[in-house]
Amino acid sequence: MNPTYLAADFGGGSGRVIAGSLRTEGKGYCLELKEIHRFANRPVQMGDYFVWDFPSLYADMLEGFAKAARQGLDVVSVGIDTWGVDFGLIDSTGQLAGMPVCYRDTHTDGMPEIFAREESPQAHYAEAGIQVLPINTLYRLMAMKRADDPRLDIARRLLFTPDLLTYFLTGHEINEYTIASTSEMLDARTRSWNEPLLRRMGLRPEMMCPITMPGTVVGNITPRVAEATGLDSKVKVVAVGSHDTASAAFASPRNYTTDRAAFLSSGTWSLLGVELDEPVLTEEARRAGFSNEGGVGAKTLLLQNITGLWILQRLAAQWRERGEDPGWPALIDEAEAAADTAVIDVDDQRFSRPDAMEQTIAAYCRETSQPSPSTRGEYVRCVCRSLAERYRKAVEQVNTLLPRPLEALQIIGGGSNNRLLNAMTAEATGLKVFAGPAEATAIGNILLQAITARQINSKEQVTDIRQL
Ligand code: LFR
Repeated sequence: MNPTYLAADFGGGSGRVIAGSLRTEGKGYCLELKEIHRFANRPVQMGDYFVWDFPSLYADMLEGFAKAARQGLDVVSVGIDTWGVDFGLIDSTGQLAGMPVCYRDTHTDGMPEIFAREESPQAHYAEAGIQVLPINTLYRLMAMKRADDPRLDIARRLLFTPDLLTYFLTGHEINEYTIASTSEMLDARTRSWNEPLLRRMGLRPEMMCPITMPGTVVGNITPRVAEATGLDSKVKVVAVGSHDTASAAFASPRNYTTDRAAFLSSGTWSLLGVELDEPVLTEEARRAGFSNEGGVGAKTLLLQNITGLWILQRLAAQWRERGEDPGWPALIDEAEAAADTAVIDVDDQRFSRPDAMEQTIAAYCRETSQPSPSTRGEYVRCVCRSLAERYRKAVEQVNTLLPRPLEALQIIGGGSNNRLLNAMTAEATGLKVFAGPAEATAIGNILLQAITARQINSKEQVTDIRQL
């Protein structure tokens, strides 16, 4: 039977388990993908804190594995990727100490400003190379420290979301490189923990694990997991590019004949950037708001983190609650037929919260003396136009750091299905825009598992992708 790789891919709004296997086709391979299980990811406001429902996420992943086992697939390994920055703490009995807090929780507000008074932003960027965002792990830990959060005292290990899922599958504790790079606490050059920084923050460096590079076999699933899912106990857990952006960028196709191409990983967030061999830790990169995140193959992803489809997702959720959501295809039709109204700053903090989005946009328009959208189509058009404008700015900023300007943009992830946004992005940036694949993250996850299993030597051997 054909070896099958399972990708457990968790996004801010939903998760899925996707099975992938390779079939020889001509001189190369065709990657066949099949969605096995899809589930909602619903963070919950519990008292003062906005937390992930981690046990449900873990249970849904196991349910996906069980479905794969019931289908009789010959599963050889699984790989996990998730959103960035968030983590759980493991205590001395091996239990999760409290719910992992969601990056949209507000307790990190103001932390970057306090940090900047204690540490030189220039010197810190020259080490970490990460765009300062209040969601970053560094600021969550700072907020916990300042609140005297007792969980920090009992924590034996800090495991990022994919590391945490891996831990409960295998019993092994790791910090995978690409997800660790989103913390703002790594040294971008040495790709290891910045221990002096951790100590200055009053954190114990022993809480962190040595960094594991993507493409490493972590271990077998435990007998308990094998029993619960029906998977064979020889199934391996592979550390993939466990940050979803890293897996997506790894799967970004080379549709262009130029090397002057950027990727735009378009989902709840928009990550726009280029893949490089070394980090860019200059003052220009810091001022322009670039992150040097870890990529698969020890690459650096020089990118800007932009509020993405989240704003559209929240609008749709609001319309759904009122029974007025006609679905994405109809919404895009309405937006294409609508008139332009305002342009909003998508990165304004107020748009990052799960509050009523229509009202938030209308208030922003009033404050900036712009006409507010009034129909669904106008709202969607306004957000697409605003995102395209923000991408234009990001492209201009990437260009200031490159020897020669960009020529092409590959839009990957679910957002690549939004044809209005694709067209507006092409118009705003003046770049040649290519769209797809929508499942880039799962593809990148699976390709690295196939390479780790030595079924293929490089991703270039895969010349075709088919959804079953
Ligand atoms: C995208 C992403 C971004 C990260 C954001 C929050 O899904 O992983 O890269 O900044 O989620 O963690």
